[in-house]
Amino acid sequence: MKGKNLEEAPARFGANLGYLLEMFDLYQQNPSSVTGELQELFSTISTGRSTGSVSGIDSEKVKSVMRLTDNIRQYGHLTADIYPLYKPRRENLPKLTIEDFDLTKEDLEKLPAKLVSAHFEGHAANAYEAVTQLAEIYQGTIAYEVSHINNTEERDWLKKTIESNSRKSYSREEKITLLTSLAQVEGFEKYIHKNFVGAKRFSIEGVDALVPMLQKVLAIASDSSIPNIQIGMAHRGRLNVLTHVLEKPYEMMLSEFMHTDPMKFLPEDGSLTVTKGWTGDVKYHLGGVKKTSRYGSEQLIALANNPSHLEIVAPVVLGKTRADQEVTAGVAQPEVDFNKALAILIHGDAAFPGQGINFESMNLSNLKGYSTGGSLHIITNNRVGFTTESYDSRSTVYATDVAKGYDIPIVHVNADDVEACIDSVILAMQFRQQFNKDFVIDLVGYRRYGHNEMDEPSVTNPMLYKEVKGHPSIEIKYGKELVAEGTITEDEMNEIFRQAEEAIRSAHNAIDKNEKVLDAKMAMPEGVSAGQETVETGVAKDRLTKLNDEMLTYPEGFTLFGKLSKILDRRHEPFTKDGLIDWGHAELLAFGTIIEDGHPVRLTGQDSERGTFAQRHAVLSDENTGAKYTPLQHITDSQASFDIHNSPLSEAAVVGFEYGYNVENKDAMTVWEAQYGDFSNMSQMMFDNFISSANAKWGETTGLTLLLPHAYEGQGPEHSSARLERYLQLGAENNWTVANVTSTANYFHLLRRQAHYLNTDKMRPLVVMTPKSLLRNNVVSDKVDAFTTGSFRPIIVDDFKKTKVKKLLIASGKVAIDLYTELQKSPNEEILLVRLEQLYPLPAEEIKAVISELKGIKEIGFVQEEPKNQGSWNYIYPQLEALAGNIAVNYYGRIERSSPSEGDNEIHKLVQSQIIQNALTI
Ligand SMILES: Cc1ncc(C[n+]2csc(CCOP(=O)(O)OP(=O)(O)O)c2C)c(N)n1
Repeated sequence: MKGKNLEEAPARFGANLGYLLEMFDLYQQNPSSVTGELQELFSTISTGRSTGSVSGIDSEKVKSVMRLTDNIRQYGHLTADIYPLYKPRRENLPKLTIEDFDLTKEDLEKLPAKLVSAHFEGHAANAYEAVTQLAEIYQGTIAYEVSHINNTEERDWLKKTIESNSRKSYSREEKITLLTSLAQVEGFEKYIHKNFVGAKRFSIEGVDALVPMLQKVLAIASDSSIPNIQIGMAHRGRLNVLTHVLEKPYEMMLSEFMHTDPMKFLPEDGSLTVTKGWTGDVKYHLGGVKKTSRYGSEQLIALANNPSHLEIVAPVVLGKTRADQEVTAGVAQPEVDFNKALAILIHGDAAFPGQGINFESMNLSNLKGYSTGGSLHIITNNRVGFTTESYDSRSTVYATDVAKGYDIPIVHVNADDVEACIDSVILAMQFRQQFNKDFVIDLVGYRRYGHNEMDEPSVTNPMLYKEVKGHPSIEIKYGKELVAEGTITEDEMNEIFRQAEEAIRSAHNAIDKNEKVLDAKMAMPEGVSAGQETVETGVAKDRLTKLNDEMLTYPEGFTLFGKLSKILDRRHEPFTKDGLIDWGHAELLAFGTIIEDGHPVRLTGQDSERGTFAQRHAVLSDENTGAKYTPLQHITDSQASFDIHNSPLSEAAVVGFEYGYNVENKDAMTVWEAQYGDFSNMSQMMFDNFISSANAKWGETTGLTLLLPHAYEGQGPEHSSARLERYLQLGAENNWTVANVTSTANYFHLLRRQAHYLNTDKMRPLVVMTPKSLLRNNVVSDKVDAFTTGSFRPIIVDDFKKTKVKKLLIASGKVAIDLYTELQKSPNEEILLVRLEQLYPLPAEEIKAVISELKGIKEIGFVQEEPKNQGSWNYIYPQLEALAGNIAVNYYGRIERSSPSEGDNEIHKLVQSQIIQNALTI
C-alpha cells in the first residue's frame, strides 16, 4: 500500500497542528513573539534560527515531523493492527511513515522526543524513538480516534492518557484470570454446540473478549462505588453474558435448552431475579438481575429483556439507568447522581450504524432530563450482519463513525488481544468517570459460525470464512501465548480448559431430562386477570384549594407575560366563584395531588412544559429575566418530586426512555406526551415490542401513561388521528387501558386511578386520546365538586327516560361532544347518548346495564369520526353485537378510507356534520 495512493491528509488539523506550524514560523523570525512554553519547545529544536537550519536540519523537516506525528494521531487507526483476520484493503491513505515525508532516521535522531509528544519524557531519547513509540501506540492492536473531540480539556486528557498511560502490564495472576474467563466462555459455547446440535444460541465465539471486558467494567465500577449496572444487548453472545456476567447457573441455561424447569435451579439466596411472563419468550431475549459482591462492593447487575428488534433496547436501558440515578421521594425535584448507575450498551456492527434509534439515543446523552452521565458502548464487531458484509451495510469506514458527531471518543481494539481489550475498558471507564460522557469501544473480531449455528456462512461469505475456518479460538491462542512466554505450563493451561468443561458437564448431569414443563394454558397472574377495580379518587376541597393557591403563587419579583398572567389568574375562579376547571388545570391538579400522595411525577414530550396547544403552563418564564419557575416543585405537602422536560424531537428513543424509566421506578407516574397523536407511530415498535407485550413475554411491568392528541378537527390526514385502532387491536389480557375522555374531572380521576395502581400487581400502561379543541370547550370542563368526590367513570350517561329511548348512541371523545352539543340544542328524548370514556378494557357490564334498562330500544348506533376501517369500529362491533342481543347495531362514521381524513377543512366540516345528522336521525 505504501508509496502509492498516498494523499495529503484533509485540511483538518489535529489538536493544534496548524497553529503550531504558524508559531514555529513566527518563532524563527522572532523567538519572543511566541509564548514561553513554545519558546522552550522550539529552543530544543533550533539554535541557528537565522539560517532556518538546526544542526544541519532544515526547518521544513521539523515541520514534516510535526505533520507526521499529527497524521499518526489522527489517521494511524487506518493501518492499525485491529483486525484478527480478513483485513480490509484501504486506498488513498494519508502519509503515515517517515519515508512518506522524505525524512530519514538520522533526521529524526537529531530532533528532541518532546517535539513528538510531551508525554514521552524519559521514555524516548530523540524524535525517532518517539515516533516509533507513537506509531506503536496509535497503530497497534488498539486504534484511537479522539481528534474529533471538540472539547479541548477532554481531547488533551485523552491524548495525555493514551500517550503516557494506556497500556498496562499484567501479572501472572491477572493473566490466569483472563485465560480462565476465556476458557469458560469458549467451553460453554463448545459444550452447547456439541450437545445441542442445531439449537440456536447466537454464539459469542470470535468476540469472546466481551465477557472479560464486562467483568473488568464491573470491577472498575465496584472500585468507583457504582452500585447499579444496566446492560442492553441483542442476541449475539447473550447466553454467555447471562451465565458469566450475571452468573445465571449453567443448570438454568441448559434447562432452557432441554425444556425442563429452569426455576428449579434459581439460586436460593435470592441473588438472581429472572422475571417471567406467562406467554414467555425465546431464551436469547431474556434478561435478569444479579445481586453480587464478586467485585468488592455490592452491585445490582441488570440485563434488560430484549425483543428481536436490534438496538431498540438502547433507550430503554438509558431510562432504567436514569431512574437508578435519581432520588424522587421526599424531594421537590429529582436529585441525580451519575455515580449511582452505569449504562452499558452492546451493539452489532451492522445494526449500530443502521438503526436510527442509536442516533436518537446518543442525542439524549448530554440533555438535562435524559443524561445518564456517560454510557459505555461496546460494538461486538464480527464484520458481518447475517450474510451482509460491511461494504453493503454502511457508507462509513467504521461501524462507529456515527458516534463522532456526538463528540464521543472511539477506540477500535483487536478482539484477539484480550489484554488490549481490557486496556480499552480501563480507558473508557476512566473517561466516563472523569467527564460523565459516552465512550465507544469497537471490539473487532469475527463470527465463528453463520448468523446462527445452523447457517453455512461459506455459501454467502466465502472469502471471510476461508480465513475464519483456519483461525484458532482465542482461549487456545492466549493460552499458547502464556505458555510460550513462560507464564504457565502447558499442563496448567490444559487444566484450566478441563475445569471449564467439567463445570458445565456436571451441571448438565444434574438436570432430570425427563421432567418436562410444558404449560399450554399460559395463564395470566391473578392481579392482571382481575384488572383494576373502581377506586375513590376524589380529593377534599380544602386540600385542592390549598394546592391550587400554591400552584398560582410565584416568587417575589417574578414577572409573568401579561396575557398568561390573566389566563392563570382565572384558575382561581373554580375555587372562589362558580368557575370551571379546564383540561390543563385539571391535569396539573391531578399531578399536584399525586405528588402529595407520594408518587413522583415525570412528564416529557415535545414542548410539554408549556403544552403544544398552550394549555398546560407547568413551567413559567420570567418576562424580564428568562428565569424559569415550576410551581409544582413548590408544593408544601408534596412527598415526591415533580419533573418535566421538553423532549428532543424524537419519538422512538424518548418513549423507550420513559418506558425504561418506569420499569425501574414503578412508583413514578411517568407520562409521555406526543405533539400530535399520530407522531407516536414513529415509536411503533415501543408500543408493539415493549409497552403492550412486555408483561406477557417477560413479566416486565410499567404504569407508563401516554397522552396522544386525537380528534377530527379539519387539520388533515396526519393531525386528526392518533391511530386509535392500533392500540385497540393490541388490547388483550388487560395489558393496558385505552381511554378517550370528555370531562376534565374524569381525566383527573383517570390520572389518579393510574397513580393509585402504580407499583401494584394491577399496574398497567395507560393510553389516553387527549383533546385539542376540547381543551378550551366549557362543555367538557367541570366544577370543583366533580373533583372532590367520585372516581373515574368508564361511561358517562346523560339523564334519560327509560320508556322513551328508541336509539342508543355510543360515541367516544370529540364526536361524543359534537353529538352532546347538538342534543343540547335540539333535545330528543328518543335518543340516549353514552359517552364511552374507556375503550379498552371495554366496560361491557356498564353498557349492558344501560341497554337492559331501555325497553323500547330499536337500535344501537356506534358513532365515530374515523373511517370505518380505522378508529374503534372493528374492535367494538363484535362486542356490542354480543351485548345487544336482538337489537340492531349500526355504524355511523366515515366510509372506509386508506387515508385517515380529508385534507380540506371545509370538506371535513361537511362530512362531520353529515355523520352527526345521520346519527341523530331516528
Ligand atoms: C430491526 C431489525 N431488523 C432486522 C433484524 C434481522 N436480523 C437479525 S440479526 C441481523 C444481523 C445483525 O448484524 P449485526 O448488527 O452485525 O449483529 P451480529 O448478529 O452480527 O452480531 C439481522 C438483519 C432484526 N433482528 N432487527
